[in-house]
Amino acid sequence: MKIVDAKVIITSPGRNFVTLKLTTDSGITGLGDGTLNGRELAVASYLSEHIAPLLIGRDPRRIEDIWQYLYHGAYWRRGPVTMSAISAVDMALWDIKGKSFGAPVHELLGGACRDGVLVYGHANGSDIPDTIAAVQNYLGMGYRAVRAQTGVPGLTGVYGVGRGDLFYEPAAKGWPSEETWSTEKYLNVVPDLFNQLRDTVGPDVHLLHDGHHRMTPNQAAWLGQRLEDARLFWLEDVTPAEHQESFRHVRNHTTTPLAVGEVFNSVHDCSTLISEQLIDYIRTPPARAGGITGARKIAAFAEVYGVKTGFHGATDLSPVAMAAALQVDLTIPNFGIQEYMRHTPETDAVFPHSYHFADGYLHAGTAPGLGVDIDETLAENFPYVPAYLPVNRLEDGTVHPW
Ligand code: KDG
Ligand code: MG
Repeated sequence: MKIVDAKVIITSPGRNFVTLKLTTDSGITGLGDGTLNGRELAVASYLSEHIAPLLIGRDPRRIEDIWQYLYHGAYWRRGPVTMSAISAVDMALWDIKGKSFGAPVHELLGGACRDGVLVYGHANGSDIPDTIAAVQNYLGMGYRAVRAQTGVPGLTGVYGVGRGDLFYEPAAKGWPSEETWSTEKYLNVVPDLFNQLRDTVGPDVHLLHDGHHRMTPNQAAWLGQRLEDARLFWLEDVTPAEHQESFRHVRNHTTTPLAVGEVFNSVHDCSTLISEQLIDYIRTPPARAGGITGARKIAAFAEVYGVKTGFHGATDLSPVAMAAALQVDLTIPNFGIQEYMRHTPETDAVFPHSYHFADGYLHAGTAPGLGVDIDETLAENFPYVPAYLPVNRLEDGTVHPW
């Protein structure tokens, strides 16, 4: 079998997605997601200018070999643009392999270790009562795990709040907007949110929260302690993710479980975090890690140290990425949870897929390959629209992690 075509499709059914479609001489096609929020065209160009010509004529069945060729062949290692591009290729290759055997990819990865993939949804509200109501809404839909983010008195435009109930999308059209941030004001409200939430929803619901890289290690340790009685499933991205050493301090001061890694793109970004057992969950998904192949390398490393996975699954990862994540989630022993932010109906129409939600779990379905397609005609109706994540400044104007 040989790859005869590699096409990059950019479409924006509500938000921008970069999809790689590989076609083989046998007629089998494969899809991969190369979306990198706010840098979509960089990955698209990396794929079409630097990777597509190298794929033509190659045997798509040699997945590990192609992964190594693209990773080492660039000489320039890692980085979100390179690794998102490699991710797209790797997913498309696994899709082709699955289809060529008439089997869903998880069957080729050793078969399912579980019956369904536990997911968490995103609840948010402008204040604590609104947020509690939003969590209850998710529970009404059957979710067993819910992330809660609340507005902060004195701040407008807080991360995770206020752009829709099911389809929250932080990137906005046009050049990046600026938001004002105060970690002190944020810390005034978050402990109250979770103490009230736990009292309202009872002991059995999994509650999660995302700090989005904004605290110092001391602030994070303080918050982790205040949240211990609310028994969170996890507290995510407490400090800037690239500072692996910060987690030693946080870890030593709180028993609240910690998650990090949505901005990582290789096992080297989290080797200290995992080998020193400084975190409980690693979030780096197939869409960032170099596809199914890369994500499985990280998951296997984490398994050795008792760290579980909790792959990023925000709406800026397309249904192709979600389908790839589910194939991995099903097959690794150290699966923890999967983030599941629902896509808009327009996105679901452009990317018809076999996975579906029931009773708090996602089910991958039995379609061969990844079980997701792209309607290229419909995709053409949604041309690329420049859109960016916001930039944060403290109240005195200093730039701060968003
Ligand atoms: O593009 C950035 C988003 O994916 C990110 O802000 C979402 O932090 C996020 C999460 O946990 O889903
Ligand atoms: Mg996050």
